[in-house]
This record gives sequence, C-alpha cells and structure tokens, in this order.
Amino acid sequence: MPTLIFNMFATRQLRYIVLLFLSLQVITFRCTSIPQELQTGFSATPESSTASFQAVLTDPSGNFSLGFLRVNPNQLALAIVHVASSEPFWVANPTRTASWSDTTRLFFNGSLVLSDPETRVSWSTATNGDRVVLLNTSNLQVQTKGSPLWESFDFPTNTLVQDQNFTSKMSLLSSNGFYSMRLGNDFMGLYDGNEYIYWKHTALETKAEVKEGMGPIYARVNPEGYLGMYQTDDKKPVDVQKFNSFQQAVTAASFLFVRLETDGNLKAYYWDGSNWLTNYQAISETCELPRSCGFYGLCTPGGSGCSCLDNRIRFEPGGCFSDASGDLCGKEGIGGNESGYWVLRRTGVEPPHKELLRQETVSSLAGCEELCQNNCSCWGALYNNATGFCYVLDSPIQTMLGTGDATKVGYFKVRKGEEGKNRVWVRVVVVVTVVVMVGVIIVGTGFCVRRWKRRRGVKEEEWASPGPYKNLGSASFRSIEMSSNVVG
Ligand SMILES: *[C@@H]1O[C@H](CO)[C@@H](O)[C@H](O)[C@H]1NC(C)=O
Ligand SMILES: *[C@@H]1O[C@H](CO)[C@@H](O)[C@H](O)[C@H]1NC(C)=O
Ligand SMILES: *[C@@H]1O[C@H](CO)[C@@H](O)[C@H](O)[C@H]1NC(C)=O
Ligand SMILES: *[C@@H]1O[C@H](CO)[C@@H](O)[C@H](O)[C@H]1NC(C)=O
Ligand SMILES: *[C@@H]1O[C@H](CO)[C@@H](O)[C@H](O)[C@H]1NC(C)=O
Ligand SMILES: CC(=O)N[C@H]1CO[C@H](CO)[C@@H](O)[C@@H]1O
Repeated sequence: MPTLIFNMFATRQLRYIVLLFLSLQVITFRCTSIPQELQTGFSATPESSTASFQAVLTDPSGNFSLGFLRVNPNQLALAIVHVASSEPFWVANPTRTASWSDTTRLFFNGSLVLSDPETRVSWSTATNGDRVVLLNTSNLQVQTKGSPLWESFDFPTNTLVQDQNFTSKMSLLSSNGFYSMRLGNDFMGLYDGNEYIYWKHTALETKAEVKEGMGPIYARVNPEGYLGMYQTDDKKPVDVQKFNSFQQAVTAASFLFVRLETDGNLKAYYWDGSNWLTNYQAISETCELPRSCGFYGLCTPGGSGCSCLDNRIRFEPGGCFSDASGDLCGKEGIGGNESGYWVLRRTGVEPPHKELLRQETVSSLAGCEELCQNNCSCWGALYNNATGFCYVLDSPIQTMLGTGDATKVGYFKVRKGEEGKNRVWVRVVVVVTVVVMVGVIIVGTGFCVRRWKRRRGVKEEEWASPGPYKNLGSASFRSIEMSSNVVG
C-alpha cells in the first residue's frame, strides 16, 4: 500500500516536472524563435556551430528567412532563402563574401549593415528607418512608419520571384558573374560579359503594343505561369513567355521564380509543395548555350558532344585554346596585318544565334574573309555559300555549331602563341603525372609484396572477405599484390 501511494505521488510529481519542463521548453522556444521584425539596436553574429544557414528574420508565413548562409566552408553571404528548400533568392553581397567568424556582424541602426573588419566587407542599406521586415513575397524592407525606404526587390541578384518587378534600370547577374539579363526598349536580352548578346526575346505585342514615349518596359513573373513584359497597363502585357504550368490552378502552396543560371540559361522553377520543378528554359538546345564547349569549341547538336574547331586538337573541358579576350588591335595586330594572329578555317560550321550577329551579303567566301581580315576588332567570319550571307564576329571566338553542311565555312583568327603555350603545359603535366604514378606504383608494390610475404600463411582467409568501401586504398594495393603474385 505505501509503495502504491508513493508510486502515485511519484507519477504525479513526475507529471508536474514534465509539465514544468514542457512550459520551460515553450518559453525557451519563444525566446529563441526567429523574429518577424528587427528594430534599432538589433545585432547578430554568425555562430560557429551553424551548419548551413542561421536565420535572423522570418516572414509571417514562415516560408522565407533572412540570415547568414554558409557559402564556402568559412565564408558567409547575407541571404534570403526559401526555408523548405534552402534555395537562396537574394544575396546582399553577391560579389564579395564575408568571413564566417565572430568579428562579422549584422546590425540595424536605421541602416541594415553587414560588416566584417577581417575581409573589409561592408554592406549597408544606407537608410534611416525604424524597422526591418520580410514580407510574405520574400521582399525585405527597411521601413519608416510602415512605408518602405529600401527593398531587396529593387536589387535583384540572379533570381526574380513571382510578382517582383524587373525594370530597365536593373540587371540579373549569374552567380559566377559571367552572364547578365537586361531589358531593352522592346526586348529582353541575355548577355555574355555584359557586352555580347546571345539571346534576345522581342515583345510579340499580341495583347498590347510597345508605345514610344510611354516609358520603359518592365518584366514580371506572373503566378499564372508566365514571364510577362509590360509597359503601361499592368493587366495587358506586351509579351507573354509561357511556362509549362501556364494557367494551371494557382494554389497557396505553389510559387514561381526565374533564375539566370551559371551556364547562361534563364530557367523558371515551380514549387509543387515539396520540390522545385523546372518549368521553362529560354535556351533548350545545349549547344546554343554560350561557352557550351568553350573558346574555339565545336558543338554538334543532337549528340556527339564537344570537339575543337581545330581538329588537330583534342577537346578538353575549358576549351581548345586558353582564354582569348579583348581584340587584336594591340601592338602586334595593328592595321590588321597577320603578325598578331594565325588563321583557322573549318567547313561545316555556323555561329549559334546568328540572327543576333552583324550580317552582310557578299558574293564569295573570299569577300567574306576580307571583311574580317583587315579589321582588327573582327575575330572571325562565317560564310554561307547558299545564301551569300557573311556573319562577322566581333567578339572572341566562342563555341560554334557543327552542321556538317559543307556550304558553310568559318574563318577564325587565333592570337599567336595561344597554341604553343597551352599544349606545352599539358604535355609537361602529363609527363610529370605519369612519372609520379609509376613511382608510386613501384614503391607501393614493393612495400606490399614485402608485407604480404610476411603475412602469408598467417591470415590467408582474410583475403577472401571483402573489405569495407572506405578501405578502397588498401583494397587496390591488395589487387596489386595479387597480380604481382601471379607474375611472380
Ligand atoms: C549605422 O552604422 C554605420 C556603420 O557603423 C554608420 O556608418 C552609420 O552612420 C550608422 N547610422 C546611424 C543612423 O547611426
Ligand atoms: C501575404 O500577405 C498579404 C497581406 O500583407 C495577404 O493579403 C496575403 O494573403 C499573404 N499571402 C500569403 C501567401 O500568405
Ligand atoms: C510592380 O509594378 C506594378 C505596376 O507599376 C505595381 O502595381 C506593383 O505594386 C509593383 N509590385 C511591387 C512588388 O513593387
Ligand atoms: C570593324 O569591325 C567592327 C566590328 O565588327 C565594325 O563595327 C567596324 O565598322 C569595322 N570597321 C571597318 C572599317 O569595317
Ligand atoms: C558556292 O556557290 C557557287 C554558286 O552559287 C557554286 O558554284 C559553288 O560550287 C559553291 N561552292 C560550294 C563549296 O558549295
Ligand atoms: C513557396 C512555399 O514554400 N510555400 C509554402 C508556404 O507555406 C505554406 C504553409 O505551410 C505551404 O503550403 C507552401 O507550400
């Protein structure tokens, strides 16, 4: 009996303790939960225990967070991420990362400031606001008396989320810094190196026309499933680029964004509640991506992959000649004489996106080459014997398309010294690697044969049992031992 009472007492006690513990949990959870607004005096530093993302601010829906995103093992970006997928939508400091250390600080004193004395990264909204909030659209705002002074939607990085306005003053930049997207007076363009356009989408003007003097156009991802361009009327787009999900039911769970990817493509993604699905891509043929096979590369649509315009050279990732840049107008190339470059010709090739190139009609291949030969800002010319069109390339030679059509001939200038430099290095590296590998094998085999001889007879059965995967190093030594055993 007394033990029973004690037991009941104990369980009740236990229950109280458990309840107390739970309420404490709730309190601590509340204290450490992520705030929905930052006020003057706020300050945060990255914690060394954070694996990938440390949230400092959340939106009311809990779908998005602002915080420290680990980028390289020890660096951070101040980013807005989609919580369920950890997908960053916006980065405050895309060009320079801060260090993930306790000297890096994010604070709000009217401006939201990220400062890192170590790398001297200093980013600021340069405002005089009274609070910072993250809206349920993923737009970060510094506000004063409820109205925005600064918003992240005005400074897109590589991503545009649905309902975010992209104006002609903005640009998207791929995260590797190679490609950008901008708007023209009636088109949207993708640019390589901020200079050469490789993809252009002109407004089709089916629902409304682009009118001169009515202001610049802007673009926006519409939740109904398209990338629209608009000028005056927000309801009537001047252009609609439909996604696969066009006019599918828009639910609270669905969400869209477009991103300028590191390969130069513009892609749209759709959130189905648990995954991002590709919904659209501006360039569907891999060969038409800029640099798909690098400088002086040749890409054959529909399959055989990359090769080199110069068929004496084997293709290696990164291209066929080392980086070509600028023009040939320097000291060596003055007047377009051939001292600064040598000429590479290839039949059966054409430029990708030829509609974007300067084009002239000439009567012969020689006439086409002549247009380029004496002009030091010209890098190459491609002639189509069937149409008489001559396409002039005024940018360093990127990947060309292989057509197999012998009436299309390419003339390309290669800066002198490009060939030798690259190949000699490759040969040196190959020779050194082979010598080192042979050395390792000889030493390793000798070592293992000795060890194996010592062990032979003692643990014979051990050879039969397969080693764990991590033991691959010793496993391959074993196979060397086996073969040396066979040879011996
Ligand atoms: C906020 O801090 C930054 C960086 O220390 C400073 O430059 C700025 O003047 C401060 N702003 C205000 C309103 O105090
Ligand atoms: C976002 O917030 C607005 C009001 O600020 C509200 O009308 C809307 O329903 C919210 N959307 C979502 C998806 O929560
Ligand atoms: C985008 O632009 C339209 C038209 O100017 C405007 O009505 C809308 O509020 C803007 N959206 C955002 C998020 O700023
Ligand atoms: C040289 O080429 C550039 C770029 O293609 C072109 O703008 C320029 O007009 C050309 N100059 C001559 C003299 O043809
Ligand atoms: C180019 O076209 C001309 C006439 O248009 C023709 O005589 C010539 O054979 C063609 N050359 C090639 C390589 O197809
Ligand atoms: C884009 C996104 O993640 N949306 C989610 C927002 O939160 C609601 C409720 O949890 C989800 O249903 C959405 O999928």
